[in-house]
Amino acid sequence: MSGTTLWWPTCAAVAWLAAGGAEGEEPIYDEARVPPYTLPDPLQLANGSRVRDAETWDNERRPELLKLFETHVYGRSPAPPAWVPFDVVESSADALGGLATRKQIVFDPTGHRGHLEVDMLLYLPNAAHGPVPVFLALNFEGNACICDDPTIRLPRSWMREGNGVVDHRATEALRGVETRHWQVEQVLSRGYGIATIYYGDIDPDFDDGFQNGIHPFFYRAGQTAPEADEWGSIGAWAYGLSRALDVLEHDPKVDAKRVAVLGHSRLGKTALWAGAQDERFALVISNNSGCGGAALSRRCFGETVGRINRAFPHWFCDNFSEYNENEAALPVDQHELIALIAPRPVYVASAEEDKWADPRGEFLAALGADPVYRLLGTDGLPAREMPAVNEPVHGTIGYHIRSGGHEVAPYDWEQYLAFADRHLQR
Ligand code: GTR
Repeated sequence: MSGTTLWWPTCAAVAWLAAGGAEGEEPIYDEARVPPYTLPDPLQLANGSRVRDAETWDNERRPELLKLFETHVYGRSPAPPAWVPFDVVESSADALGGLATRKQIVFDPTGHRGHLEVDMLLYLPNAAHGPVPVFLALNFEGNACICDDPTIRLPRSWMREGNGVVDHRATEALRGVETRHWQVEQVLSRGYGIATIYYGDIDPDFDDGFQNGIHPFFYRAGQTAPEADEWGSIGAWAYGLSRALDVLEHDPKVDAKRVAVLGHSRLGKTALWAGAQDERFALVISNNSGCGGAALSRRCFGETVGRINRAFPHWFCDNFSEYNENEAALPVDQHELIALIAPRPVYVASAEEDKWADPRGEFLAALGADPVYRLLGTDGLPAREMPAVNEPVHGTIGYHIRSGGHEVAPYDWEQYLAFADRHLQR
């Protein structure tokens, strides 16, 4: 998880210039300038009838909403392969001073050995008796960035430098640079495993017309790019998370029915989309995911659909750009993405200074998912008003806005562990 204060202001500025600044439109950072809007009702079917029971939600409304997000926002992903080939290429029962067992696993998310090599790093707590719940998250800078462990393999694929700049070198200097954002020792001490994959192993994060990464392996004969309703990079990263779960299901020390998927920022958008599609994820965490993640698109606060599509044309499916400066026409809004995770626990976290991601819009989306969570028999989000800074609310939907900026802070981890203790620990 990145969002180090070093590159965040730069990338926000780049996104602003590329997306709206050049057109002379200032982003909205003032509640008084938020346009009036009406949210689509998650419990109303396209044919106008109301969802009144869990059965109608499961069999009719949920599939309908999923299809709308596929067609208009993230694009459809390929069906899962019959088998995900994997090899444990390195392991040690004495990692991190004896705290953990480390496994480094290479798998191929396309289902065909030799197409794409994805490295997964897995730590499991040695103190555990029996299979453990695991946090699974993509990382921005290679598996070696999450903690200080010289044995972790460095990425061999595309590496980011800043936002979207292509650079092929992964260096020793990346080791441990994101320790603050991961809190690996604390997670392990609390009885959880932690698994991570470098997102660039699945699809490099720049607009190359989908010539590298996972997409080309799924092109039909003669196809050279995804169709307008087919997956972009967020869809690809989410697909990679599901394939990682396929692999984790084969580890007897992992309780694959208790895997929490989490992500920060663009990878928070990804975690939500992965959790919405793949009901095996037992818990979903969105950290500062913002536009195209937990934030309502119709508020147009901070980053907007138009700005994000112009700055990052590869993240969503091409159809999504039809809603640039046209959010009211969207057949869905992001509260319905959160609702697709129901009744499984979901956590939405904002940061006070992260206005670009629209903290209030993230809260309102969590609240907008609440009727679905309640229909399905949970306590939903136990708040009607946005809570004060650093006053978390934990129901089956969790929410907090913490002080500080765009990052995964130790405070966020404290909340995620407490939330996971409540929902995943026996
Ligand atoms: C920004 C982008 C955001 C967010 C962020 C990140 O440039 O505008 O939507 O995803 O990047 O991923 O850190």
